Amino acid sequence: MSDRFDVVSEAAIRDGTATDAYFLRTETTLEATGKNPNVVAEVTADQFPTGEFELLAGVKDAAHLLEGLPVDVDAMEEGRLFDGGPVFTIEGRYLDFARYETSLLGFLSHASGMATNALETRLAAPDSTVLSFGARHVHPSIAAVVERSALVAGLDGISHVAAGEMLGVDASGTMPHALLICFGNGNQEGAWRAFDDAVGDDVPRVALCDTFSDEKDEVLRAAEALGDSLDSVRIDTTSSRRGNFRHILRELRWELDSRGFEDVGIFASGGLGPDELRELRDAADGFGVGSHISNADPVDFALDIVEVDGEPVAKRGKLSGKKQAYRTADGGHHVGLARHDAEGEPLLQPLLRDGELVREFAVADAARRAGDDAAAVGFED
Ligand code: PCP
Repeated sequence: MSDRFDVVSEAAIRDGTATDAYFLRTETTLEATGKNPNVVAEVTADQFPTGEFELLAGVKDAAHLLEGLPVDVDAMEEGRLFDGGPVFTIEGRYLDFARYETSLLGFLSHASGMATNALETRLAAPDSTVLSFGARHVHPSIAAVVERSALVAGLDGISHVAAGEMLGVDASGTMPHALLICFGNGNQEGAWRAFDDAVGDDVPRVALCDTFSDEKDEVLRAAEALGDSLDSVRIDTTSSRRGNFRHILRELRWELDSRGFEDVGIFASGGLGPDELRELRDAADGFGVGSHISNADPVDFALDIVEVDGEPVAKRGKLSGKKQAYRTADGGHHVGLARHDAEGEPLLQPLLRDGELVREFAVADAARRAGDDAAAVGFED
């Protein structure tokens, strides 16, 4: 356990002490009485389909959590949409995995909630560049979870450097308002030019143009100052000054075009979500989206035992028996007992066999699946 920051260590997650105390007391009780049944346990949000699909993420971390335990696990792939029924099934002796429930649900719930909101964001502006800007809203220890969830949903890039190093992605982003303020009001040109002189050629020249004066004024000054070097302008107009943001962006496009700066892109950020992207997508070339993704509600997953020693059993409100979920030919989501045949593509596939990982994880593949599945089920943006 770290004593400088409130971060539960990876070692505690792996050894299962990153858990709720009642699981350890359950272990004590079962061990004292010699009970350790063979169970099937399923991770489920809604028992029955509701018509509301959500995007699964966090499976990589969940797999690594249970890797090495004497259990078999089936799971949907990351980047699949689900609507009721299990997304993750564990079979084994209960004592072999009981203590991991807390971390397992946390991995799946948080990442899937953010990925779902990220997919809504992606689909709201399918032809625009959309970057994840929300790492600043969460504890830094989970920045890579935010960024990976955004990428699973098909966003084009991320802003967080350390997360990017973990994920093998170069972090995007050019300048905060702080850079402009360091150069002072009236010397925005100094900041933009210094940036152009200082940073590597691989960094796009995106000038932030809303710090001290009107957006139109700053955009045209940035275009004059950097000339052909300028790739884009970023407009992050603070909410108290925003008025009609769509009008502002269209006005900027007009003024840039009329002065020969047709190639300068317009990038917008600040408090944007799917509704705003739908409204602005033809008025800007790209967007930075933070809180709508990073502050998403976690999916309300629970882990429930549904079979004990081969017999169906479940607590009140939950459906007993090991299940399978299917993508039907018409894009529907069907949940049935695993031992019964059903039409459609079975979505729960082997993840671990006797603790051994039998699947690879590639974010790009997950993003492709998310796009395909969204089209198949008619996921609403
Ligand atoms: C942008 C904006 C939000 C950041 C992005 C996240 O930052 O002001 O705070 O977007 P969100 O609103 O969708 O969560 P900058 O313009 O770089 O902020 P700063 O004023 O710190 O320079």
